[in-house]
Amino acid sequence: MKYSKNPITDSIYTADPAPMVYGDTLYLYTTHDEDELVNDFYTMNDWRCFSTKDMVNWTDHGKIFSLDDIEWADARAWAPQCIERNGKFYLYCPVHKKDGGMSIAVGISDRPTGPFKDLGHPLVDEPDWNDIDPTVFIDDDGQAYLYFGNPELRYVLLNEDMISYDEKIGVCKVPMTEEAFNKGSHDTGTSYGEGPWFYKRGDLYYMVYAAFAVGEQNEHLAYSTSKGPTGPWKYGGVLMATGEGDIFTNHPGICEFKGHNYLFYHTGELPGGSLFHRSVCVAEFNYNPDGSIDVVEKCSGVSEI
Ligand code: FUB
Repeated sequence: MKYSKNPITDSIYTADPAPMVYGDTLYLYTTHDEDELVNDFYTMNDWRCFSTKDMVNWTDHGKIFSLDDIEWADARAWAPQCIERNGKFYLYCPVHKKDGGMSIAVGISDRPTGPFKDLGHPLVDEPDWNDIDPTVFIDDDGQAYLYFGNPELRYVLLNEDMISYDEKIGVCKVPMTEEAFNKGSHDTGTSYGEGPWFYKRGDLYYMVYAAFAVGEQNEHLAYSTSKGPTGPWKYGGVLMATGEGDIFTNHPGICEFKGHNYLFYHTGELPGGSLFHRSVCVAEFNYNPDGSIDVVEKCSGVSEI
């Protein structure tokens, strides 16, 4: 039995994993932490894609979308997610606008590996800094949801075209309650921090996210569940704990692939690793019969499938 190694690549620093299963292939979209920092802060200019058919052998597709492709953006190529609809691929990406503030861009391509072409304007652009870390899901009835946000979890109902949303309903704010996201130390008083990952398994909707426990500086991963796509959310528990030597952020991406469940996350474990030099890893996990998930341990890799 072959065994993969974590991190998934050691040729560059990668973060913010977003898996997408399409056909017999798992595509993994990531951000890219540049080696050289500007202003001692996240220095991130492009998005990357890797793919595998067996979880051990990965193909590096390189840069598939970048700030150079988005005329109105100038920095912060942050956590993306990709989805397919009607044969087109949509890559939702937070970026910093040239005229200030964060917003969500959309790259469009005929192929999962790009190149992606910018929509030409922000999809979600509110007058605050909450518009980061989009997560997208198309429900069984065809309604697509785009959740996002730090420090608040918000969502829009995407139209069938995937590049606009129901403006009559507008941007909806999820009630940030302790029942939904547990007590924590982020700005809302709950543990919800950022990096939401929205999906459905059976009849249960999951929201997995980076979270701040009371008194903790570094993010752990946690999850909440709901019987409907827009809540109410119920806190489920810690999914991945913080540990010795951890960095400030973590970021979840979950998928089922060929009968196995995977949690992608990031650490600072490559040589030279730091909060601004992260690396994407993967762990396999199982659901309990009631849909709950036990804490997933950071690990050294997964088995070939
Ligand atoms: O990678 C930049 C930002 O850090 C992401 O948008 C957050 O989720 C956190 O990982």
